[in-house]
Amino acid sequence: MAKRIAIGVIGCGFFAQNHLNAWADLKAAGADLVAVCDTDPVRARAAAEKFGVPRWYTDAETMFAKEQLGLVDIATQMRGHLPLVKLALGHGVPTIVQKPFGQDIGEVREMLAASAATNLFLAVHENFRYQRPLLKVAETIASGAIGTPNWARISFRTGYDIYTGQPYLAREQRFVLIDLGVHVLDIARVLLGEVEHLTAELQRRNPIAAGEDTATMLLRHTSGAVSVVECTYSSRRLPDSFPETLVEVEGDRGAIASRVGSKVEVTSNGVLQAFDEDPVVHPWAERPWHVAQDSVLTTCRHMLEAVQAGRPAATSAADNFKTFALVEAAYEAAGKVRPVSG
Ligand code: NAD
Ligand code: 89V
Repeated sequence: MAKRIAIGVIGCGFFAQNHLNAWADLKAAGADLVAVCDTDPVRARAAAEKFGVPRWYTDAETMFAKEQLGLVDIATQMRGHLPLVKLALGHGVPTIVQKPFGQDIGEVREMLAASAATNLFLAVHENFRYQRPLLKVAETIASGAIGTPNWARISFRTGYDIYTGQPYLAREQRFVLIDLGVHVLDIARVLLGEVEHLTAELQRRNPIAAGEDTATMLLRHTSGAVSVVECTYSSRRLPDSFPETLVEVEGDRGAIASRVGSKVEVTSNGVLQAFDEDPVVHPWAERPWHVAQDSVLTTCRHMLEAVQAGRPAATSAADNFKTFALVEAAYEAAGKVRPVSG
């Protein structure tokens, strides 16, 4: 019998619908959605009614005071992450927070310290590493099939209109690196390990964006491997691979690549094999988001199992701190280059 975990969700906006669907799907696995909270009462009530959640709140403090939560899932925008994480940990509640972990490394350090001081579970809902093609890539590398990885390209290039669903992104002064770079840099760590140094070039190619909408980074990993990590919301390429992250990894005995449409091609010792790693299209999914939505359910399942077992999540606060540090390093490195002397 799975250990029951009473779950509260804070933030019932655009992306939280996927968290709410995932927790509802995980009821048999022990997830009990008992409360939702949004400062917008219309959104809070709508979420409670749609997902059959018994109680809804417009104030997180009141929810923590009235509920006996075993886990809280914070799905607000990043400016709410630090105060809500500190509030949750202060109430002794194990906590998940959406990416980006915080607005800057200082906020991330504060949340990491709060988790250490309370010895409570704190994890970041970083779901790109749980997309099925990327799980296959990571598993294949771990099997040794391509030998020791020594080069990679990790690419998220789209022209998909993300501004309709997430209008605030166009207003962020620090935009693509903290919103999307945090995902692809996490993949770089998963596939090639920690990073020794990096450089970055940033571009603002779409005039509607206040911040950079394109980032191209060059990483040297502590293993000696080199990776090109790139992301843009301003691609005009077709087919548009949104929301897939396309990777190519080369090793000393082969290579592996993920292609548009969740295909994975593995070359091992001179033999090429192709795999279809299609995500599950859940009844509540909506193309093309279905790729991300499947990874949300996989992420939530991993978080639930970690809390039930009393162990840290793979994307724990301490782990995601290392990814977030790469985001800050990229902002710091951008433009710090030696001009070509003619
Ligand atoms: P949103 O603005 O649509 O929803 C956030 C909700 O939080 C709003 O309804 C707002 O009223 C509520 N809120 C804000 N502060 C609150 C507080 N103190 N207490 C209670 N409710 C509060 O935002 P969104 O687009 O859903 O993004 C939410 C987070 O999800 C962001 O951090 C974003 O980066 C992340 N996101 C992740 C993915 C992914 O995992 N692949 C995709 C999209 C967005
Ligand atoms: O994942 C995110 O945070 C979204 C994206 C459009 C990349 O899915 O912004």
